[in-house]
Amino acid sequence: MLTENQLQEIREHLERSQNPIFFFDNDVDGLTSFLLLRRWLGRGKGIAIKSFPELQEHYAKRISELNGDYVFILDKPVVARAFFEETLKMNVPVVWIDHHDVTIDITENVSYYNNVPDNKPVSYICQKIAGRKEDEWLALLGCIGDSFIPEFSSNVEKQYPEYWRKVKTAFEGLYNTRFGEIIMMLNFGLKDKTSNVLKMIRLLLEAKSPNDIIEENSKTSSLRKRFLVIKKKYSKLLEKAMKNTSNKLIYFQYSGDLSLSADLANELYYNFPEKTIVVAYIKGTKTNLSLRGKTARKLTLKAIEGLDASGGGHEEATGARINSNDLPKFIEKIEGMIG
Ligand SMILES: [Mn+2]
Repeated sequence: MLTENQLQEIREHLERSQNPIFFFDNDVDGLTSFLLLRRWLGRGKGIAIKSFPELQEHYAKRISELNGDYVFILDKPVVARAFFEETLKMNVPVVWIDHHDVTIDITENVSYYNNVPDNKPVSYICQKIAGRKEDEWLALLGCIGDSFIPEFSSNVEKQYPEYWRKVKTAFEGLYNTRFGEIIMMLNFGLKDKTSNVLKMIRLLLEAKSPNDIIEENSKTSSLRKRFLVIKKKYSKLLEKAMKNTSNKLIYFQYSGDLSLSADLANELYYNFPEKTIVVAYIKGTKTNLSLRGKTARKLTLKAIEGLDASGGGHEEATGARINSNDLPKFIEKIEGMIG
């Protein structure tokens, strides 16, 4: 975990900013990390990073467009060197908070904070920075979304027993509680068009409790509609993927307009914790992969060796991006390694 001194340094960065721009990873850990800091500070703008695997240079334009004077990057493992060079030219300080095990290439205006090898989610770190007890439920959403049960989950259980209960694993919380349903709702909401993402962020910035997200009213209706549409697509894909699960490797590929690989891979892994999971989302010449398994990280790094590809992540959960032509070679390598 970051030290109290480091947490205090980050608080001071936040307090010095007049109009901070928060770039956050496009998942529930990234989203809630932003919300926790923004709710504490009371100012700043949030942008979900859609580029994968790295935060790309073109996002630097957003800083001047939005008149930002400080940049915070949350939960994104890789950032293009050119992005930092742009911020250096603009003379804008950058604070980067992450929990992935990666090597970095930064410019002198960047303060980098990483809690590796402890690896607790960035939403956990942000809850420690902001320290608002009334936001623990929000921090819990981010932590469970990133497979971690924080110690304050018992407080949330007392406050919201209809949403959360004691669970043995984070996955159980994700697939068997109402909070799990909200996490999926937010995850799918992030895949919506920008105007709806902004609408969702406004809702979440004001929400005083999970009721404010779940309750059916005019503020929540677009989020709910989106959830129901994607949930249907998702369930169909999952059902297909579950048909072929006899081997040590569960491999599933799909295409279409919506990437749901990480969610599919997680639920497959929850159902088959002893197996290796590979989910491939083929989009034209590029394929995004989500891997799960006890040795996912090792497998991923070995499988992309020698390919024109990028990838990485956590011990048991990784992502990679390869050329679609290389997909058979990639799978063959994985199969070779797990026997
Ligand atoms: Mn994360």
